[in-house]
Amino acid sequence: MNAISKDVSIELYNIMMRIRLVELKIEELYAQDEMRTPIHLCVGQEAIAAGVCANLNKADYVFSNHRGHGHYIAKGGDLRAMVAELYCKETGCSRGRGGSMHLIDTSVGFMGCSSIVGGSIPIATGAALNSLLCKDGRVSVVFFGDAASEEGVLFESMNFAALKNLPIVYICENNFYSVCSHQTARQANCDISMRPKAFDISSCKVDGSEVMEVYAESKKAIDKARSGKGPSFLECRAYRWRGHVGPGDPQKDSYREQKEWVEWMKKDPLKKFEDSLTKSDILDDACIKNIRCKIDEDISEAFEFAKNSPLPDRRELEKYLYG
Ligand SMILES: Cc1ncc(C[n+]2csc(CCOP(=O)(O)OP(=O)(O)O)c2C)c(N)n1
Ligand SMILES: [Mg+2]
Repeated sequence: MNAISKDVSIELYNIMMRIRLVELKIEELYAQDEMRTPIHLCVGQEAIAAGVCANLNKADYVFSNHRGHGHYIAKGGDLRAMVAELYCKETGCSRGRGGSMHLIDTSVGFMGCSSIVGGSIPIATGAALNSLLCKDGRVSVVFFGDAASEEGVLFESMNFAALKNLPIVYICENNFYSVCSHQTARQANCDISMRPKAFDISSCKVDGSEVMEVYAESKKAIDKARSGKGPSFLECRAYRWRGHVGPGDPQKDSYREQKEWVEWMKKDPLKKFEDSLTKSDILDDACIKNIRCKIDEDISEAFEFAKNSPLPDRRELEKYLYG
């Protein structure tokens, strides 16, 4: 069917399904009001995280933003620690102090998220400079949204990355919205992939609902960075199915046309990939059932762990406060 091996295809499917099912479980249980953190769900954007991270080594770095659950999962972050963080428990990956927008698991190179739009971009660029100077062979990848592409810090970072030939890949997840404001109401020129060219950074537009395309294009960019040929930029277009924050019913969003939403629903990245793998006899119903079953078990276990974990000790309220 294509140049990607059967094993990689199944792994990509597995990761996308894992992200989807985790997000849906968070959404389902959020109403219980035990997760005291805002949540930004990435349902509909799973193929981007899965496709990019499948090309990375464990030691490579990933930096993320406020919509980071999928990136964390795709880089291999510990699921129990992530869910416990949503419940603000001591066993959470930020010891319950950070919540959904402060996921981190440095043991697998997931170096953290930022709730400041564009905030991770210069940090990732600095990490790439460190890799260059230390010759550690790592590649840094930073995920950010279309709104972050409007921040001056992206331009400063890209200039620096190009100047120093840094091993970094900038991944813009263009879901066309910044909260409830459409890209066309904010950007004089909506071709985000054009901007890196001003710094001689190679860039391309990718259909972010097609995991194979994301995988193939990010592979080129990551291989290029690893071989010392400098930074690249991918604009991956996909749709966020849920509201900007919280579980949210997308159909009730007053700022989105029903027609637009319906069109994107037809491009469900997981369903499209599942159909293509079934057609090519890589997956069948039994395999799909097995994959789902295993993920469901992991999710139940993670939520049980989180719910049964202790809250941070009140006496440690001021611990880990800096500044
Ligand atoms: C510097 C800064 N400005 C504004 C905000 C408020 N804010 C939080 S998320 C968000 C929209 C981000 O949109 P985008 O980068 O496209 O990511 P998406 O939410 O679409 O995934 C805004 C404006 C912020 N957190 N930080
Ligand atoms: Mg956006």
